[in-house]
Amino acid sequence: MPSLGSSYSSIGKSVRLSRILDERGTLVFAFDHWFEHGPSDFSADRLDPRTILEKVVGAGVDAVMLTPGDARLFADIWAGRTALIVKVTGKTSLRPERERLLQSPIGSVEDAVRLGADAVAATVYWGSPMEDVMLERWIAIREAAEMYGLPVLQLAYPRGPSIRNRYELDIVLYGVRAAVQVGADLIKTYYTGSQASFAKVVEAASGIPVMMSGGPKREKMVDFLRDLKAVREAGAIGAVVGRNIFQSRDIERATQLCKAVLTGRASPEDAAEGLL
Ligand code: FBP
Repeated sequence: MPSLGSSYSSIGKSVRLSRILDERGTLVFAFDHWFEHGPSDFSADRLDPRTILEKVVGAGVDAVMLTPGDARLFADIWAGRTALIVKVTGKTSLRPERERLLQSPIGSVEDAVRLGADAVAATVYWGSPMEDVMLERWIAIREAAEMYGLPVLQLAYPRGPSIRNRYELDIVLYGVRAAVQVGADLIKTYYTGSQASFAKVVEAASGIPVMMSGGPKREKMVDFLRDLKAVREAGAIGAVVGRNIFQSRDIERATQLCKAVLTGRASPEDAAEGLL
């Protein structure tokens, strides 16, 4: 029987993924923090998202992950300069604590297509009492994205009343394996604290590219850069970084350092010299 080759959708996904992923080490800038955390993440001298995004894109990232509204507002900054991932779920920190274990729709796959996105992103809190609702939404997002050949990045975050330590290897492994099982094309998850343990996380993803989630700003930049080196050596494709870039004293330099370490062009120690 003659082979019909790959489907239109799988070709579209791999073309779009290749616009995001740099096999030498991928750096994605996450910038949904105004929505997720509000002003607490921003010092008074850097409340303006446009200025921050200008600096990061100018310094060179492989993609930016934005909410739909920001993607529209700041298209003059990212379009034609870097890939776009539109995050279509979110939660504000204004909600009552318990309800922060649910991400709500903040846009659609069609919005992402209209905006010219290369991928969509959605969070699943594995272990949340609202896991069922999040999974229904995830499946709807994944199915719609499949129609357009759009890859879906899952922020696979173990989080819920029965999870004592969300960075524990078995917990992260579980979330990553679950993300693979529900069809994620790209996975962003917590760093488990060592290269050896993160290698197991990458292995659990069975070939689906894994990216480290940046996390809260580290006191010393060199420590964050060491984590980036470790996750690359563990086999991760790269990292999705927010606060460790935009809360740095020198945003452009922090962006360049992250990229240099991820691609092996600089050691964490050399890269961090003179910074922070
Ligand atoms: P950071 O690198 O700043 O951790 O950004 C990654 C990210 O997943 C963002 O996309 C998101 O806004 C935030 O972390 C989620 O933070 P929290 O863990 O507090 O929900």
